[in-house]
Amino acid sequence: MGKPILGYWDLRGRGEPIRYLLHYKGVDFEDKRYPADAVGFEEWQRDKFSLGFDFPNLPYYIDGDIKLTQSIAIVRYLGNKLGLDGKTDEQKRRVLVAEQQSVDFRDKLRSFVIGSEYEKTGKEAFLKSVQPMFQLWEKFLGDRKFLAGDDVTYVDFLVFENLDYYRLFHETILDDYPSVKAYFGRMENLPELQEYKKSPVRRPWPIFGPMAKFGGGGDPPKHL
Ligand SMILES: N[C@@H](CCC(=O)N[C@@H](CS)C(=O)NCC(=O)O)C(=O)O
Repeated sequence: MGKPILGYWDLRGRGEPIRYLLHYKGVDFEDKRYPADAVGFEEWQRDKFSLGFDFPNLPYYIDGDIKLTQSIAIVRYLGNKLGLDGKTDEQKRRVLVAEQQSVDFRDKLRSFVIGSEYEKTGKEAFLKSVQPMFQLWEKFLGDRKFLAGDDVTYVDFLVFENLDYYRLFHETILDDYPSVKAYFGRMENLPELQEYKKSPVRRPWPIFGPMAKFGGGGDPPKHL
């Protein structure tokens, strides 16, 4: 049987936390990247309905007969398979809540940068509106090392990636939240993630698809 394949656009987006998780666990996988242009779109259209998915989409994960789409389903499946879904009942509960909260957290920024609010409301008002979410993450983390407790779980890769998007959007955003900031540093310094970040396959920018008014292309911020 060949290597598992993770298929996604050649950008971070919904695929990157899955890449982090696979690198963290040292899984030998094919990082299949479709260029986010007309050529990549054509290639994806050819694959979309021929690879045997129930709900064809990107990202996808293929491991032999196992064919999955839906980013959260993939990361949850892998978290479970690779033993990164919490060790105790309490950790498992924290993982599930953080998983869904990470979806809302990501959507908040993504819908702002792709929608008309970007011009209408402006950055300052948006930053104010996300403060309650950051305060809740701060409280949720408390003095824990990782979201579920002492051990890394799959939701750490989702939330770490989201925090990095917010940090890219506004460099000092984490400064008001000491637990979140320390947590971010802890995740950033995981040797397996450092290794992946140095590898030639990693593409740190863009973070969203080309339709995004921030993070969809162009020059990256200097604090990338
Ligand atoms: N809920 C899905 C959303 C997937 C999605 O919107 N994928 C986008 C990229 S982030 C895409 O371009 N899909 C390819 C397609 O629609 O053909 C997930 O979390 O995986």
